Amino acid sequence: MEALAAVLNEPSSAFSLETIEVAEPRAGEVRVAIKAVGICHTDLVIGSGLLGNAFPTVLGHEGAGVVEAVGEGVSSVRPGDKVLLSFNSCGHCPRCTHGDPAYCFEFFPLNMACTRSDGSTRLSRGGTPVADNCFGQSSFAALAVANERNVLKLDDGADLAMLAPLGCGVQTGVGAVVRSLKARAGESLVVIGGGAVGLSAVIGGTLAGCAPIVVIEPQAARRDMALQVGATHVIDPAACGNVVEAVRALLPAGADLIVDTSGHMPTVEQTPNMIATMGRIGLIGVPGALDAVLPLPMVQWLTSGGTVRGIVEGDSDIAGFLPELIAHHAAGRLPFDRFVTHYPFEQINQAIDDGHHGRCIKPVLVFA
Ligand code: CXF
Ligand code: ZN
Repeated sequence: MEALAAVLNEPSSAFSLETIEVAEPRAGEVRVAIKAVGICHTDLVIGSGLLGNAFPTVLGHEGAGVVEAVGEGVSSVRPGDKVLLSFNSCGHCPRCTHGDPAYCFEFFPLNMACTRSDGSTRLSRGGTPVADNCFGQSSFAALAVANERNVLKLDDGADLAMLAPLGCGVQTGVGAVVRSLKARAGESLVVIGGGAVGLSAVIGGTLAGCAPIVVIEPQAARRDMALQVGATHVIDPAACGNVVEAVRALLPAGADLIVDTSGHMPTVEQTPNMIATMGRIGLIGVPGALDAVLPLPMVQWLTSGGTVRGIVEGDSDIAGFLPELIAHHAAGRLPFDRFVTHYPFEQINQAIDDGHHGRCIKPVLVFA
């Protein structure tokens, strides 16, 4: 099969709209006609080559579409089903069998290694392999080959263009608060970064009954959005002078929960000074340098009883958590649609540029 794809030929270059070949699904695989795909910051991180991935490549990991064909043994979806795509996992390691697929022992090869385990790719261009397998989907293309484990069957009436970002950004932010940090009603929450993941963490805070909910974000439009989706206070780190003092002015004992979505190390390094005793810090944002270090003041930290947790995909298990989020959205409790902007698929470069310049928060590409 042939499909239009946004190919990234070199690290951090513009995406190039090209026709690629898409292989038939093998055992356990599912070919999906992509109808919408969100752009996540991680696409740009992988697109920079920082993780050592190969080029040319097709990225994209918040796909939503309609099943076209299934490989041998696939039983949970069939052609014609609407599906949401999320991250991949092996299904048989101790983390997967315990219900923690975001910490699958094979997470990196199954989501970022750019080939199948036997070295073959699902995508090619003029017969030459194209690195694929971005989160087990590579959905910046009209056709994607995903896996039964990372597709979720949706109702026939599902709005694919709206639900697409649930597969990574939204589940990551909401899940970080409600699943990873297990927020309790009345706990205070500080969210660093007001992008799609940070705003989703704010919504997670509202679902859990957190109060106050404080967002640290330099862009005014994002601070405004944070207040619209449930933040009680916002801090402009460029204007407040000292972020720790600004947090302590609102929360003299420190925050019960802090979620970092920025990966901005000068701020992340200050989190141990913003936290209350027994506070929990959740780390989501990937720093610009992969060898970045978060120093912990040992005596202060051990006597405070604090926890620092790394978080992948909000501890989602896909089949259990995503339906919960869809139900919250349908009931109006998950208003992430307020920060979604739709673009035609062909405008992928414009959408990324708009994101960089603060003209949109969560771009979602829609196929004609
Ligand atoms: C990623 C960030 C890097 C580690 C795996 C999960 N988040 C998704 O965009
Ligand atoms: Zn993502």
